Amino acid sequence: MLLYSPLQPLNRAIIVDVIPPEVRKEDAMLHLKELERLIETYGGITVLKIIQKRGHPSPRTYIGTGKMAEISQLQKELKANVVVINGFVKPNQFHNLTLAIDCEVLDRFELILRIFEKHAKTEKAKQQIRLAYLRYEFPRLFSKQAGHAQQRGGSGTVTRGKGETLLQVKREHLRNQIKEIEKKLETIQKVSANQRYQRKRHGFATASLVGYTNSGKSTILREITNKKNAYVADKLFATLETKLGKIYIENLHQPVLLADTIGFIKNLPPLLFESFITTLEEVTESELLIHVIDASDPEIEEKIETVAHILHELKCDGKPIITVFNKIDLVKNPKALLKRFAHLNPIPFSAIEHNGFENLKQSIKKKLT
Ligand SMILES: Nc1nc2c(ncn2[C@@H]2O[C@H](COP(=O)(O)OP(=O)(O)OP(=O)(O)O)[C@@H](O)[C@H]2O)c(=O)[nH]1
Ligand SMILES: [Mg+2]
Repeated sequence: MLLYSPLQPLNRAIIVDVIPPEVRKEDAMLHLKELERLIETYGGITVLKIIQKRGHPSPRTYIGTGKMAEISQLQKELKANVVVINGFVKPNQFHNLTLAIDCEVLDRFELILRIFEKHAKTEKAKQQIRLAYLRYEFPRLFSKQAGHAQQRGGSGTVTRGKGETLLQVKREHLRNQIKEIEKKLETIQKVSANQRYQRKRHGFATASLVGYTNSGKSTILREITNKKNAYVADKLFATLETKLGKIYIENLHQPVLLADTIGFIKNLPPLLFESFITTLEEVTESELLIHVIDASDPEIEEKIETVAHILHELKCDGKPIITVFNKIDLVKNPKALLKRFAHLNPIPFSAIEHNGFENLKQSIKKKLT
């Protein structure tokens, strides 16, 4: 079931970022590349990037009012049908923005949520997204509705009263829906926990591929396990559900179950993170982590940090970890890069050119024995 109307594809986007005055515009532009990629993944193009320097976002409208008028004008001129804000917009700010700008306005959360929805294949992933959406919509819907109810009511308290009753009914309905999905997910979680227990009982060692979205995790799983059905794509968040593959390593008495899971991203909305915790359990429960890094990424350092931060939040930073520098085939000076990150002891790797597989297997064996 689609949460959103498919009638309005996000095909011409204006993206907006509010940054602190001390951040350089060129750096901010580089950061916006990721948002551009997210829009592309959703099937749209970016027609304009706007950066506003402010101490902090406006509490009423997120963007300053002058900038908002400028965007409204540009949106018409460029025939843009969506404005995407690279941040988390509060319900009242959303309300004010949508009154001033004559097209759809999304924040980073809603864009990522839509991509997740587009890519979700299993019932579990669909339920997780629905849960994130309902939790997100809960305060938002009421802010919008409350605003409309008051506008309609004007000075007449009768309409406002009716609006409030309707709100209470809706609130109750949403709360029930959230509870229902939480229950369904709990059942799914129990089944997964039992499966993990059975695997351990049958003597499998467990390892998980973790890393930033698009770093090549699914490609590695596909190539190392010959799992031809692993979904690989040059998209962000191509994988939303855990896939497992079995590998046998010479002189290692246990077969290793390797899990491919959802990619990480900077500023992962906490609600999405919470909703996907059952998927991430594969990571938290595994004995070994394989951190897959796109070695050709110009923002490599920041992405490594983001992954480390998320692993810390998942309380996984104490686990043994192997660092894989994937896509080394795209790096001009691999030696210099490996030297720069020598403290991580990375394995130079190319899933596409089949380089580094034996090193990785030996490293897994070492960590598991
Ligand atoms: N040049 C090069 N491209 C690669 C390599 N490994 C993966 N890719 C490409 O990188 C893109 C992303 O690969 P995926 O395996 O889907 O990445 P992922 O980490 O699973 O991504 P998410 O599921 O979105 O988190 C695809 O276009 C792959 O073909 C590599 O070693 N070299
Ligand atoms: Mg993947």
